[in-house]
Amino acid sequence: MIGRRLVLWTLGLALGLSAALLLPAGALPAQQAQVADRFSVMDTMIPTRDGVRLHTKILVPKNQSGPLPFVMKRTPYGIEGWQGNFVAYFKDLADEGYIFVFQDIRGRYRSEGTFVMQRPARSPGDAKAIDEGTDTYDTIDWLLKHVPNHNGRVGILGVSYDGWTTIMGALEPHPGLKAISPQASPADMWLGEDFHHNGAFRLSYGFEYAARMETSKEQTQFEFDRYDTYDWYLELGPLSNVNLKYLMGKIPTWNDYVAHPDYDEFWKRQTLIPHLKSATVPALNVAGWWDQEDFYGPIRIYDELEKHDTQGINYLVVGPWNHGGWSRGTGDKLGPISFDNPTSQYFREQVQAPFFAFFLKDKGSRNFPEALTFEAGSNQWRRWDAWPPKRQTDDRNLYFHPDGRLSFDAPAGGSNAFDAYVSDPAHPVPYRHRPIPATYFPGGSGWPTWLVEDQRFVKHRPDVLSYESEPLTEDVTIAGDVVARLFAATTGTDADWVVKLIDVYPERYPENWSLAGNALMVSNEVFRGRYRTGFERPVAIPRDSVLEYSWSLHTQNYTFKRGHRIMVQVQSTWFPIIDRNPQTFVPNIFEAKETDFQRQAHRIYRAARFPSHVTVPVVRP
Ligand code: PG9
Repeated sequence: MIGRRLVLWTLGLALGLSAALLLPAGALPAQQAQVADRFSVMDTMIPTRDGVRLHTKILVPKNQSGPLPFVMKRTPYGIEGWQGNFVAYFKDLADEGYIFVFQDIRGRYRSEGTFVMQRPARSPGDAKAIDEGTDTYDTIDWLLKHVPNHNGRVGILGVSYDGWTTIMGALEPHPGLKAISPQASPADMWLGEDFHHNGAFRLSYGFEYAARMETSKEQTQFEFDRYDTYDWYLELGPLSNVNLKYLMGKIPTWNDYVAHPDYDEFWKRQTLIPHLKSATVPALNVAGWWDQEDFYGPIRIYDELEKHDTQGINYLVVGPWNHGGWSRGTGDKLGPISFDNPTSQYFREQVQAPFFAFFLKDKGSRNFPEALTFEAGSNQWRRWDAWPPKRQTDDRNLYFHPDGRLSFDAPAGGSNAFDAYVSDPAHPVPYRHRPIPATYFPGGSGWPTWLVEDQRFVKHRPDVLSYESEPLTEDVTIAGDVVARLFAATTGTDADWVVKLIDVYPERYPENWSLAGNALMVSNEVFRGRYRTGFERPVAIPRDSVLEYSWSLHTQNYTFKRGHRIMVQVQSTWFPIIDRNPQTFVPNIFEAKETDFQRQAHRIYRAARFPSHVTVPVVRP
């Protein structure tokens, strides 16, 4: 029974998924009470064009003296804990003065209607259809007609799902919508976000999130029978057991994963990219270099809007943050890594607040850089007039060599130069240090900082290849797109390839001995081999054939400091964030049988003819 296995997830009720788990206990109630005192709160149901009413809270500052713009957030995570937003995220906005609007989206919490996970944008011309865009439009229309003393302008912002509702609201914008900040918004759930990466299924996230969102109108956490979910997922066996043993076909999003393993019309309808055909609303796109959930989306949305940005109103900010890290705390650290700057506070005070003040209140100047990035390693903010800044960088290849060496020199070895490992689905490489608690385990699970965990923990596994450079004689700064290019063969007929670009700190590191020799992941991504000829149709890998696989490890701005080494790791399992590839080709991995999962030997070539490497955009001195 699903009901017995799931318990109501009350923490999330208060603040929404990301923010709730990271606030210091005890800090909240007093600050929240102070915030609550500053507003008169109206609780109302706003009607939309098809009669569905959306539960909304409108907060009018008690000290309002003249007309103010609106700032709105639309969320599936519940709005009762709206006060939490003002502890940090909206603090500077509140000091500036806006009428704030929080809304439960369709089908969630106290809103009417049916929730559809990332409801696709309606087809242009289908005037009767509804989507998050029309709900946003109708809400703005209602606000402008019913709330007194406003200046006619509306801004929207939010992180992740709330970032996605933000950008959806700008597809067919209401004329009153004058500024948006989509932050960590997913853009394509099959290519690069929470549910899949290049078609490889994000098992732990995809399973837990779907169960949490679709068991009831509120958030409900799947109750595992143990703390270390690595074992739970391994004992689960083939993915078909999820419905057989636990979800019983009752979770629509899980059923969609099973019915649509490939990049078919279902996923293409869900992606918003083709709908970004103009850039008419000023947009502040925000992403975090170590976002454990949605990094592909914000960059992709920025890129797409940029193609249409004739007015210069599309901006990008990327900082050293995890998912939503800019919305809380000071941002001077992430896990064990220090940035010597209060990056999140800077963003909220010096970027987010001035952006909305300019476009909603005509205050300040429009001196926003096209792209503002925080360069970790050298720990400084950098302003760029284009992203990626191709005119300032040279693409250079980091090649694999014998004895685990890595260098900018191409390999000279004969065609038989390779390194091999056996990848066994029965013993997958953990994606982070065990134990691996449930993704949103109340009280902390390590999930928000897993991307900055020390990668030495897998270095000596026989199924992980590590290639390391000599200590750098000078700083190497990269800015732009990192790409992996593997020449690989397998004894099986399917395989996953995971490549990680890593900064290895010096063994002598008196600045902070606890980081001596630390291996910090800078870029990473998985590629599911069956999709090497196209994402729409998987094809088996011919056994024992050297094939080329090339895929993006995403964009980065980072300085590998003098004295550090650069490392690249290659592996074929990353569990349970990525489901196990059976390594025997089957048409649909969600329907694979236990016997399809087979250990196989993989070869990674480092020959003159097959020069596996990672391309990095090196900033010219
Ligand atoms: N990463 C979460 C999510 C967004 C959209 C769809 C599914 C999951 C979130 O933090 O909201």
